[in-house]
Amino acid sequence: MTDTLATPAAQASASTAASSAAATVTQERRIVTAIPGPKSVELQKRRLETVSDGVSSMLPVYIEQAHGAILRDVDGNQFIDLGAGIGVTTIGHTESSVVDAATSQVGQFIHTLFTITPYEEYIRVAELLAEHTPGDFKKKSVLINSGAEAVENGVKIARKYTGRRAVAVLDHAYHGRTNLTMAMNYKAAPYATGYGPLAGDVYHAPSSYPYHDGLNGADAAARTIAYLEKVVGASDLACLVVEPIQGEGGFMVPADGYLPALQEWCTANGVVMIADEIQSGMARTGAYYASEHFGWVPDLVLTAKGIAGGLPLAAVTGRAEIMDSSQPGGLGGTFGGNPVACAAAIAVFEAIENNDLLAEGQRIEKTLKAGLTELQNSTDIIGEIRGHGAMVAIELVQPGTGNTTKEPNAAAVASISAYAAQHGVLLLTAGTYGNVLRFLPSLALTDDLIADALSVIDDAIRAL
Ligand code: PLZ
Repeated sequence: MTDTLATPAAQASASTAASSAAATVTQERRIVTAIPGPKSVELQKRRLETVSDGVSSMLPVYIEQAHGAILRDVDGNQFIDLGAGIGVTTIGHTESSVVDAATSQVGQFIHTLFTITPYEEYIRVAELLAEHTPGDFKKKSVLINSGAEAVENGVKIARKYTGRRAVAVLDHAYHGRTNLTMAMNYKAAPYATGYGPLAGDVYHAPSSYPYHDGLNGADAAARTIAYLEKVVGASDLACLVVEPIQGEGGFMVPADGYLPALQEWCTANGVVMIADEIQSGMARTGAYYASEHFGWVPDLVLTAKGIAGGLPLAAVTGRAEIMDSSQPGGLGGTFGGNPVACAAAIAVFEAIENNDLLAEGQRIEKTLKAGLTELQNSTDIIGEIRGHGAMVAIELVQPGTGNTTKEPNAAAVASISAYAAQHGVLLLTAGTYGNVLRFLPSLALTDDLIADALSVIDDAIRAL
């Protein structure tokens, strides 16, 4: 058995390594071995013996340290991280204020369970969420552990408040991997295949996807509403759950006016409208919440991923009268609002303010879109560039079909991301048809690193 971390010396060296990531991980791309390197190959062999085949990894390079926008693997290779753990380390890997806050909280107490004996850090996070989520009304929160758990709780709360059963989502949505959320996803494979029976009373309404449907916001909303009225009936509908910018679906930005029109219909019909801001929230898009770009003020907002700098924490925040409709004891969970995660979250909110990180998101959007537009002009496979802040994607189409049939080009996406990985750029894919490359970096990504990453992607397109 390999148990190297059991010896005190090894433990000491592990903790030195952790504390020195900021010092050792330079903000540059560097490839020094084949990818994956020999130590990663060894770890991959061990992993295949003990980790379920149901858990896959996009790129089997094993990470030893990370700082800012760079991941460093066990073989000493450094990758420009354009994924941030799918939008989690938004303020940067091992950001010093988060490291300090979490470390200091670990030395105070690590767990009590807020529903047994509470603590201030949970309250502070709820105050910060009330302050920074959209809407000027009294808001309350519940803290939980993961995005899917936030979706589950949002639906629970909406059902309790309305006394209604049905849940509606949009085409191309992604909401999680639990039993209820599997039924809320657009794509069955790989998320739900073979895992049924799925939860009932979940309805998939048409969305707004301007590049493909060509509809303005009013017409797209009318189509969504007509579906809800016909297929579900407003009087049975508890909630409509919507990602303001769809994440796994491919960063679809809805047409102007679409989201406020849906909110207006929901309000008029007693339906709770829930923003799934799990991927798009917490300073990801140059605003605290992506809903703000569309003038949408949701009833409930779901936050997860970026809120605690990489520690597991999630929240449902919204109108106090909806949040308070649950009976005492109806909401909770052992680890929900863990004090270490809460301390980290408070540091994240402070870093967003103190380091003007909303402006960093806007900077990244400007630099990325300018570079991607140049790429688009030099090739005929980039159909659309879309997104806000550090949440930008390109949809790849068959050569020359960008203005006509817009046929998906998943093969190009797969080749470009594989080429990029070999050259030290970690690039996530997405899209219902697998034909979207997404840029979801941390806000620590400099303009120089963006230029470097784009030059690799340029080479990758030429190598197709
Ligand atoms: N809602 C909008 O993006 C998580 C999925 C990773 P959890 N997206 C990344 C994977 O393959 O499991 C996500 C999201 C939106 C909900 C979720 C679910 O969040 O924290 O993964 O449960």
